[in-house]
Amino acid sequence: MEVREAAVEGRSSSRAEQWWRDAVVYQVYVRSFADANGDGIGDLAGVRERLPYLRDLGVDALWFSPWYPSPMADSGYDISDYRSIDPAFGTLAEAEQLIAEARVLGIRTIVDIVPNHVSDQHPWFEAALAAAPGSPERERFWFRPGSGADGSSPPNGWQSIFGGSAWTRANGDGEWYLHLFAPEQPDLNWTEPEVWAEHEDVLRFWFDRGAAGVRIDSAALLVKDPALAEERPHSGPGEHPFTDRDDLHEIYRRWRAIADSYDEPRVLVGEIWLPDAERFARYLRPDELHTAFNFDFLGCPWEADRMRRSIDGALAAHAPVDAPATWVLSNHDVTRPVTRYGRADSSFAFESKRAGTPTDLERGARRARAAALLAMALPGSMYVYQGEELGLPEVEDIPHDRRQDPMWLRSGGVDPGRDGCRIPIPWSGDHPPYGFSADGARTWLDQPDGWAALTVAAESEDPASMLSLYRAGLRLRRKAPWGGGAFRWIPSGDEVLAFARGEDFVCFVNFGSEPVALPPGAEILIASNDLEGGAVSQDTTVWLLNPLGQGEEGR
Ligand code: TEU
Ligand code: CA
Repeated sequence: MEVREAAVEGRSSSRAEQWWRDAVVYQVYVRSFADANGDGIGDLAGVRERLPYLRDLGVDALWFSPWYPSPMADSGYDISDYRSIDPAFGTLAEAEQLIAEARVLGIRTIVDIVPNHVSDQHPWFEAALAAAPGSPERERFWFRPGSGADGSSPPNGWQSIFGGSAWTRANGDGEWYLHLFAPEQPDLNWTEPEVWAEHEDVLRFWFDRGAAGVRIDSAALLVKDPALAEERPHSGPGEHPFTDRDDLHEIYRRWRAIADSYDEPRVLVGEIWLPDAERFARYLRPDELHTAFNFDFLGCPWEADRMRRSIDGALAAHAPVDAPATWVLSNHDVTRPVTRYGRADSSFAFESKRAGTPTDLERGARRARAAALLAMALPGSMYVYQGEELGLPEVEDIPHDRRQDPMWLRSGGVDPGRDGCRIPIPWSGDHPPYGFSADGARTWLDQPDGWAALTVAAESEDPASMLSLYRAGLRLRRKAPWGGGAFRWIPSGDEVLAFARGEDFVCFVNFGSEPVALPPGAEILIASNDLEGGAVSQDTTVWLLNPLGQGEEGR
């Protein structure tokens, strides 16, 4: 393995250890990636067959959304066994093979760890329900008597992120238990040493099997105020009763020590939704997490000024802790970029997500192409969610009886939920299941008619496709045409973002309706859309080489 790794890397060992600083990480949502046995559900065998596709795409690592045994109340984010694989996906032995095979192709594996909650069918929670109030079994969770004279109201007013009360009354003795997500996802009590020990052991379990890192689900939510104080509208930093509490950092320091104890240090990636950039950066101090998702960028509308501020904010927040920023355009929780950017309000927020919003998909696709090249050119690492590279749109007309997402169910259908970005990938052919499953199989979520032009096979043949753009962009990105050069903005009009990295490389994005001429003598490395008589038209990104060569800077 040692020899292979060196060959794959072609980098010095310390550089190889820091691979995560500029990696392209591809998110695999196994259920919807590729189905090898024809039951309509993606599986590990399907991923193994498609590893060459991922190698050719040019990604450095795969992040697998949870693949563990789960009753699937929240698509696998309700785990009943953290040390195995859901039988619908395959076996632990297959997962180990997959990790090793990917590594031979130069692709590392990141597994998803869900420490905030377990499934209600996890042995710990089953034991807690069977045990009496006050028992050690119940101490692993947040069991509390109800409020009101007969205890028939929840212990406090905390609301579930999926809607409704965050408390459900356990059967029999009347105690309530906390669940920040669905009732099938009881929250763990991180004041219990046993909870710490269990998760540290789970980390080692996957690191020992070759996982290069973990993505930490809901990483800012684990610690709760033991007094269960109500949420206050303007709580100060660290004062929210269940978000971003100061005691979280000690957990991640322990995890970092475990990650660092491996010959090739493992990597910790946090899922941290925090508007406060300074609080966010605390998790990325040198002895805590390596990186965290940049949700500000993901939620940012397609507007020059807002994008500039988002990029500036991210770079400024990361610099003091010497952590690389991450650039994320989509994941399994949010509206597909092609759809989001095709709307009058192109920002993303869970609260404002509504079905039936007018959408111009052509415009959205054009912007998504420009956004992809922008993200690829920024300093740091990048995440690509499966199907983003195909330009798949959000599927919005899923029949109600086929929807799976608790966000839709628990909001009474007000929130359209997240099923629309989780549709199985179209690989080939001109009708469902488009090579995802054996012909004739019905996929777990139906694919739309009309995706024939969006299959991997069709897009591979089309040099103007989103897939061709991602392949070409990622290939160039690997060569780092910017060398080690520093990032700096270049003065440009209000509707243009232009930045240099070093002296030779410039990324140029035109948001405005007026085409913008390029500096003379610049060599175009790649463009997200055709130029118009040498000018960059609206919603287009270009990468330029030597555009500054003419000026006083010389070389
Ligand atoms: O998402 C976490 C999540 O939804 C919250 O962080 C929430 O978005 C935020 O607090 C809103 O303000 C992760 C997974 O990505 C998602 O798929 C799961 O459903 C969820 O955790 C529960 O495990
Ligand atoms: Ca299958």
